[in-house]
Amino acid sequence: MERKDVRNIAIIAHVDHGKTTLVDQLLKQNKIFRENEHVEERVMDSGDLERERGITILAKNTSVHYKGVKINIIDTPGHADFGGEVERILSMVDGVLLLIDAVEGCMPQTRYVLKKALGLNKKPIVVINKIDRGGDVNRVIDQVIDLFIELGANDDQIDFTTVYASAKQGWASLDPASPGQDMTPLLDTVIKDIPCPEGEPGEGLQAIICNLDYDDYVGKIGIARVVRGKINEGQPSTVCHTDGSTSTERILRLYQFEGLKRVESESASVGDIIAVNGPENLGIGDTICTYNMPDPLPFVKIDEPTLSMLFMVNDSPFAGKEGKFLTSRHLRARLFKEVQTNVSMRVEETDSSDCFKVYGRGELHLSVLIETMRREGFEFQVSRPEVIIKEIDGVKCEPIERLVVEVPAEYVGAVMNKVGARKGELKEMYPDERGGTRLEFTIPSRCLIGYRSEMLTDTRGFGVMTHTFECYAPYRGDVRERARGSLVAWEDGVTTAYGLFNAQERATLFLGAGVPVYGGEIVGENSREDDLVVNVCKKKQLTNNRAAGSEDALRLTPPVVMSLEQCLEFIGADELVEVTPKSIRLRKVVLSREQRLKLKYGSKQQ
Ligand SMILES: Nc1nc2c(ncn2[C@@H]2O[C@H](COP(=O)(O)OP(=O)(O)OP(=O)(O)O)[C@@H](O)[C@H]2O)c(=O)[nH]1
Ligand SMILES: [Mg+2]
Repeated sequence: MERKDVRNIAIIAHVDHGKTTLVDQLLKQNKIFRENEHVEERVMDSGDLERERGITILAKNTSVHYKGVKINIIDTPGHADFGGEVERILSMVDGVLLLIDAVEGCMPQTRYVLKKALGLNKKPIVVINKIDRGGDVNRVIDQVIDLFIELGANDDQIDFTTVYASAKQGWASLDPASPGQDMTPLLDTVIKDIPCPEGEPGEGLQAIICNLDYDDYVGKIGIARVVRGKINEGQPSTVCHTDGSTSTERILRLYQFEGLKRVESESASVGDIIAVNGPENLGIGDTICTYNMPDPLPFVKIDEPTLSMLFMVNDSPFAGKEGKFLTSRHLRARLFKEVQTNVSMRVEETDSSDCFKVYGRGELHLSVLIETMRREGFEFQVSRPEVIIKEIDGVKCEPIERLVVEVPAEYVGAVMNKVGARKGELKEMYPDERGGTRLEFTIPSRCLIGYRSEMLTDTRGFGVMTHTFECYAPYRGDVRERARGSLVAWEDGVTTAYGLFNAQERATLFLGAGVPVYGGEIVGENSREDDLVVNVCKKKQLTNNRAAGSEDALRLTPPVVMSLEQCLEFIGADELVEVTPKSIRLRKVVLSREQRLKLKYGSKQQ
C-alpha cells in the first residue's frame, strides 16, 4: 500500500548552506508559531553548543502539513565530523533536499552526503539556496550534474528537479530569474517528486530505530520509522537488537512529530516517523516487531571513526579543585553512555583503569563531547588526537580527506607549498566566484592537524578551508611534526610579570601574570623546535642587578588564549590537555623536568 498522505525527507548539505534556516521558514509558513510568538532564528538548533557555535550538531525531526500531506522533515548537521548523524537518519526517509549555496557551489560535504543518499537509493531534489546573494547559478548546476555522474547516480536520481530558494527571505521558485513569494514551489516539488512510503500495514510490525533521545520525565525515547505493519500504544513487542538478541518490551507511549512538538498518538502505520517510550533496552539499529514475530531489518553500516584520543582521570597537581565528577568510574559511565547514542563514536577500555580510548570522526566530534562533559562538571585529561591506521589487504592505510581551500590569488603559492609539504595532492584548481582561487586536494587526515591556523597566518586571514573524510588509502609517508616546542613552567607557583617578561622574547605566551601554574605545565610556545623550561614565577628580588630599576617598564604582550580545539591541535605526543569546568590547561605528560630529560636522552643515546 502507498501512504499518499505522508512524505519523509531529510535536508542535507555542506555546513552553513542554510538547512536549519530553511526549516525555520517551513515551520513559520506552516503557522506552527502563534502570531505574536517570539521565535529564535534557527529554532531547531536547540542545544547550547549549537546556539553558541551557530552549527547543527544533532539531527532533529519536525513536520509540516501541506495540501493534506504530512511532510516529516529531518534537519541534519553539515559539518563533516557529524556525518554519522546524516548516515543513520537516511534510513528514515525516502528522499532528500540537497541544499547548495549559490555562491559557494558544491563543497566537500555536499559530495559526502550526496554519496550516502544516492547509495541508499534516496530520491534527491536539488535546492540552490541563498539566491539572494547572487552567484553563477548555471555553473553551480553544472557542478551538481558532474557530481551526480561522478557518484554514479541512476537515471531516476539524475533526473532531479532544481528549486531556487532564499531560505533567509522565505521563498522558493522553479525559475532562477524570478523570485517566488513563499515556500510553496518547494513543497509542491516534494509532494510531486518524493516517493510515498510503501509497505503492508496488515503484516507484522517492523519499526527501525534510527535515533535515541532522553526526556526528563519519561526517560529513554527511541525515534523510528514504521517500515511495515502498525504500532499501537500499550502494545507488547519483541525488539530485535543489532547483536542478534531479542527482548520483550512494552510500548508505553507512542508519539508523532508535529511542528516542534512530540504529540502522543494512539497508533501509527507504515511510513510514519514515530517516537516510542517504554523499552529500556533500545539501541540504534534495533527493530521493533510484533510480539513473538521477530523479523529484524538490516541497518546501514556507518563509516568508521578515523581519529582516536585517550581520555584519562585528571592526575595533575591541580586535580579535583574545580570539577564535580573526577573518578574513573564517573568517566567510564559517561563515555559508555555517550556511545549509545553517538553512532559514529566508540570507546574502548585500556590496560589502565584510569584511561579510555575514544574514537571519533574528527577533532570537532571529539571536542564537542569534551566541551559537553566539561559543562556537566567533569574534570579529566585528553591526549593528542591520533589518526587510525588500518591494514587493508596487507597494505598500511590511513584516512584521506578531501580538502578545499579558497584564497585570493596572491596566496595560492603559499598554500600549495604548505599543503604539498604535508603530503597533499592537488586535484583541481580553478577561479571561484569571488575573484579568488579554489584549490582542491586530497591529503592524509593526520597531516591536516594544525594546518588551519598555519593557513590563516599564511593568507592573512583571507583563506577559507573545509575538509571531509574521503577514504582509506595507502600511507603517504612520514612528515615532520610540529616545528616549535613548548614553553614549560619550571616549578609550582603563581606567574609573575617579571618571570613572563623574560620568557616572552623567546616564546608566545599562553597566560598572563598572576595565574597559578604547576611545574611541567605548558605556558607558551617556544620559537624553536625544542622545549624550553623557564621560571615564569620568578620574583624580581631574586635576580641580578641588570634588571634592577626597570620594573615599571615590564610590558607584557597579551597572552594568546587558545580554544579547546586549538589546544588539541597544539599538543604533542608527550603532552596532554587538562580539562575542568573552569579551566583548560596544557601540560607535559611527565611533569618532572629531570625525568623528561632522562627519557629524552635515554632514548636518543646522545
Ligand atoms: N543571504 C542568505 N543567507 C542565508 C540563507 N539561508 C541561510 N543563510 C545564512 O547562512 C548561515 C547558515 O545558516 P544555517 O541555517 O545555520 O545553515 P545550516 O546548513 O543549518 O548549517 P549547519 O547545520 O551547521 O550545517 C546563517 O547565517 C543564515 O542566516 C539565504 O537564503 N540567504
Ligand atoms: Mg543547521
